[in-house]
Amino acid sequence: MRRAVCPGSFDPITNGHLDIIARASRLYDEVYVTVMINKSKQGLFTVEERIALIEQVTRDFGNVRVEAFHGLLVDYCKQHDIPAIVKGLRAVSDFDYELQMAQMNNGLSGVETLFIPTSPTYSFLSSSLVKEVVQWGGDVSHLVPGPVLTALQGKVSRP
Ligand code: COD
Repeated sequence: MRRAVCPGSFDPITNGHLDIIARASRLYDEVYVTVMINKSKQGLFTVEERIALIEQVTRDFGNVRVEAFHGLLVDYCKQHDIPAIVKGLRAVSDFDYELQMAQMNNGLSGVETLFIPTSPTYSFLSSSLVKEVVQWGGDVSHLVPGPVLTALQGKVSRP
């Protein structure tokens, strides 16, 4: 069984994340999409809400499991016998930090990191920008899956 993990904050999941997860799900038998819990960062969505949204939008892939984890990603990989981390790369600016994490994770446990180049359509897309645009009433319907759009609209404070 070839397994990989797509880790992230997913606050919330965007079409950019979804594109990488879809492509990973075609390469691996089983893909774990794991919401990494960062207790020092207050998210817009709770971890449970993020998981529910990811489950909803990845259900049709058939080989995606969604979980949350608090701790080192390499420990999560060890617990689930996962040899590969799959990350999307948006731009050169992502690369420096991603390379550091990949090398650290490999040094800690031997786990490999595979990078999938983002689709050019989503190279500018991040959860933070989506939240900012929504906050000011902008249209993000082409950037997030339908259930996420609905959830975002429900979170925005109305005047
Ligand atoms: N197109 C393609 N890929 C994208 C896009 C896009 N538009 N947006 C995001 N991605 C990909 C990136 O690969 C990114 O890494 C991943 O999706 C998740 O993105 P976010 O923004 O949801 O999550 P981040 O960047 O906040 O997540 C960072 C992690 C939680 C993955 C990282 O901090 C981590 O592994 N933490 C665990 C603790 C740990 O082990 N620390 C030691 C690391 S060496």
